[in-house]
Amino acid sequence: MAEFVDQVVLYIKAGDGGHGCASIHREKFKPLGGPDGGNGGRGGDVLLEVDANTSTLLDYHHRPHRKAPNGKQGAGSNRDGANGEDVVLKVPNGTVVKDARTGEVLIDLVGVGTRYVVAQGGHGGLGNAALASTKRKAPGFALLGEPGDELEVILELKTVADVALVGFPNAGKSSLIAALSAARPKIADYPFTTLVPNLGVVTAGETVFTVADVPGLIPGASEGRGLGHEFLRHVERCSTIVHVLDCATIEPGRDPLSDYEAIEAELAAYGELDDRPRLVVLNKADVPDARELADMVRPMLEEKDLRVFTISAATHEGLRELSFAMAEMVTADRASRPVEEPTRLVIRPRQYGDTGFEVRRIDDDTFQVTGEKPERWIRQTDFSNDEAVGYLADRLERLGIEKALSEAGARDGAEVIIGPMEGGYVFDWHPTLDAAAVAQGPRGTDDRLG
Ligand SMILES: Nc1nc2c(ncn2[C@@H]2O[C@H](COP(=O)(O)OP(=O)(O)OP(=O)(O)O)[C@@H](O)[C@H]2O)c(=O)[nH]1
Ligand SMILES: [Mg+2]
Repeated sequence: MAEFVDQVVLYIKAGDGGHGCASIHREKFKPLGGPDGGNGGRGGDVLLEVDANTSTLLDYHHRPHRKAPNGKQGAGSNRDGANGEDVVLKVPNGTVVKDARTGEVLIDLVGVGTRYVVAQGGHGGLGNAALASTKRKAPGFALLGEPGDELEVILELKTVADVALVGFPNAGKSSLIAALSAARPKIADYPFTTLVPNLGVVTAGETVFTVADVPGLIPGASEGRGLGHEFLRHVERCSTIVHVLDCATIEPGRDPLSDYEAIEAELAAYGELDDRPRLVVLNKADVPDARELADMVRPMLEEKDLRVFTISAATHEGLRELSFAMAEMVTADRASRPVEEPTRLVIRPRQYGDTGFEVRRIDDDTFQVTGEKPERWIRQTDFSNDEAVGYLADRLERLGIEKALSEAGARDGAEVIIGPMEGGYVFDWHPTLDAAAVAQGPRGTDDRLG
C-alpha cells in the first residue's frame, strides 16, 4: 500500500477532571478547623490545529489513539489539583473532521493556525472548601471530576489544489505535472499508473499555484469502476479543471471528443464541480497522427466555448502558454473570493451554562429527566456518600425538578431516570414538601434519593 493516507479514523479521549477533595483543616490546638479541601484540576482538551508543515495524515494512521492527560485531584490545605495539559494534534490544511458515528461534518479546517477543540476535558470537581456555605459549614464530601469527551472522528484530507487535471488513464496527466513542476510522479505506458493524486507546484510569471491529478477516472467511476470517485474529493476546492485528452490513443471507440464527454459525465455524476471553469489540453502532439487528430477536433471543442491548448508533455511544446492560461484562471478565481483570513478561533463543540431541563413521562410510574445541568450533577456525585447525595437532591430541587416531576404526574415511589434511557442514572423518587429542612438537618441518610 502506498504511503499516502487521506482518511483516518482517530480515537480521541480528553482528560477527565480531577476529583475535589474533602478535608478539614487541622492545627495543634484547633482540632476542628474549617473545610480546606481543594478543587480538582480540569482535564486536558484535545485540539486539532492546521499546520503548514504537515502534509499528510500518516501519523494518525500509525497512532490512531490520542489522549489528553487528566486533571489532578484536589488536596487538603486548599491545594487545587493541576489541570491536565491540552494536546494539540497538527493536521494538514484542508482537513475535514467528521463524527465517525453519524458521518456529520464537525468542521472543515482551512487556513494555517486554525484550531478546533475536538474533545473537551472534563471539569474538575469542587472541593469541600468551595462547597461550604452558611447552611453547610463543613461539608463532608466533595464533587467528582467529570469525564472528558471521548469520541471517534474521521479525518479526511482534501488537497487544496488550484488546478485539477482530469482525463482517462494514460492521457499524460502525470507527465504534464512532471513537465510543469518539480514533482516527479511515476509515469508509465499502462493505465492506472497513478493510484493516489500527485501534487505539483507551478510558477508562471508572478503566479505560483498547485496542480493535482485525479487518477483512475473512467466511465462508470460513479459506480465504483476504475478508482471510483474517491479522488474527486481532492479537487472540490480547485479553481480550474483541466481536461487532458489523449490524441494518440489507439483504443477502439475512443477519441478526444468522446473522452471529453465521458469525463464530463463523470464530473456531473459526482456533482458540485459544475461551476468550475474548464481548460482543454490536447496532449501528445509530438506524435504525427496525434497532431493531425488534435487539429481536427480543436474547432469542435472551441465551438463549446472552451479554450484549447495543443501540447506535448514529452517535448514541452505549448507548455508555456498553457501554464500562463492556468495562472490567469487561478488569479481570477483568487480575486473573486473574499480574502480567506485564517480562522484562528477556537470553536468549542458544546458550551456549559445551559440552564434548561426537560421532564418526560415514559409511563405512569416512569419519568425521564434530561438536561445539561442535572446530567452533569449526577456525574459529579459520589453516591457512596450520603451527604453528597443530599447535596445533589438539593440542587435538583432548586432547579425545579421536583416541582416539574409533580406537575408531570409523578407520584411517590416513581422511577426517575436522569440522562439517557440507556445508561442514565435511575432512582426511586420520594418528594419532600420542604427540601430546605432536610438540607439543614444532620449529615446522614437522605431519603429522597434511594
Ligand atoms: N509521445 C508522448 N507520450 C506521452 C506524452 N505524455 C505522456 N506520454 C506517455 O503516455 C503514457 C502515460 O503517461 P502518464 O503521464 O503516466 O499518464 P497518466 O494520465 O498519468 O496515466 P495514469 O496515471 O495511468 O492515469 C506514458 O508512457 C507517457 O510516457 C506526450 O506528450 N507524448
Ligand atoms: Mg498518472
